[in-house]
Amino acid sequence: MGFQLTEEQKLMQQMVRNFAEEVIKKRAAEIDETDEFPMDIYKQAAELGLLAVNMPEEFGGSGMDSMSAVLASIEVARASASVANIFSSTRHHLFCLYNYGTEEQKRKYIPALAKAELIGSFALSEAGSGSDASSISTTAKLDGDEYVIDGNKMWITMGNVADFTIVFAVTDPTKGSKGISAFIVEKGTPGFSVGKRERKLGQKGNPVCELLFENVRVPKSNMLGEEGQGIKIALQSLDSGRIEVAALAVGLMQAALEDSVNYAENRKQFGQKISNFQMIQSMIAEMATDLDAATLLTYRAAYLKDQGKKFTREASMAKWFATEAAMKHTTNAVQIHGGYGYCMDYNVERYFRDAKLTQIFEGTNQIQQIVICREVLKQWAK
Ligand code: COS
Repeated sequence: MGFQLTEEQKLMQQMVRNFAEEVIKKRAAEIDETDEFPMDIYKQAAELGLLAVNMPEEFGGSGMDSMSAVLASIEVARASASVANIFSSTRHHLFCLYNYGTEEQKRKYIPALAKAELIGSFALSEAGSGSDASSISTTAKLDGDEYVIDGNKMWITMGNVADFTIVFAVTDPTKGSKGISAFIVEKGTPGFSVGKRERKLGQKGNPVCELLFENVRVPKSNMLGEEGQGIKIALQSLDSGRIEVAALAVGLMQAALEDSVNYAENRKQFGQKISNFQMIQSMIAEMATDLDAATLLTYRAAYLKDQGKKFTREASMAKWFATEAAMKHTTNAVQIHGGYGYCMDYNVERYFRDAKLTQIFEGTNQIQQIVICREVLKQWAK
């Protein structure tokens, strides 16, 4: 068993670290302030091969593994969790297309997503269907050679900047979760529109909005995967997305730790630097230990995925542990910074706001515990 990254992974990590330090970190506060999608950074990331890190080269990807995608996410999240989230959302769309797309769909969308010529979105959640993913009410009815899609989707990341969406809809209401299918719907298709953009606590610059479908007609060939395969596509790609959320949390924690150490070493109270105080030391020690534990859980999930092994349980463990730890330690980072930490001149209040979403999206942490327990029971039940 080795704990070393390969030379290729180390090079990728260094390259992303440079990009994150030189470009993203300098813009992070501005993106947070303006809440504008950073299109220029997105395009630069595409040029560096950061969007399709783990896609094969024949589809315009960098031909690397999921561990490399995790390393990239951690480095970007260290500078801006919202930008990291934008990049990993694209990898989520790539995952769906690569694993379930027809050859034609793959050739059309994957290279264009890799180059940022197209942007995608993933439309599963609805006002009445969040954790209970199988309970969606958007429908897709077959009419001749076309499906007619009706319904509204909510909290769709990048929905307003996307050129197409992967939408999940009920094709057979008698079959429950087996009656859900996925479709690709392009911007400009009559009846397909963008609704309200949400105003969020954090993760600014990463837009989230409603998508509306009213009598949207798409040819049968726009189905992604087979009829009835929708929930499997959604849940399998969410497994993969959860590893990336864990990586976001790890990056946030790294930033929180670095800033806290720097502040504690420089801030003086009672005639000495506050890093001399044991209550500060306790927070830093716990931060560093949880950071390592979260990193290892995240690496393990990515490793299993790269080995072609089942990683549902491990992805949920990494997501749950890393995001709880990120929330706790970004909160403590604000605490260590005291009054300064609560103000926007320091970055820690942004980490704290950005961390909250990681406990909620790609499946709440309560859902992760359900998934973990189900997998454990499957493994150990006699
Ligand atoms: N990968 C592939 N398929 C999976 C899967 C996974 N990780 N988990 C479940 N499935 C399959 C099941 O095998 C089942 O298919 P079969 O009936 O053919 O066996 C089908 O999907 C439905 O699974 P299940 O019956 O377990 O679904 P439930 O309705 O009980 O829900 C949970 C399971 C709660 C785990 C699921 O709904 C979930 O993850 N919810 C969170 C959704 C989410 O993350 N939303 C965020 C959206 S993006 S911000």
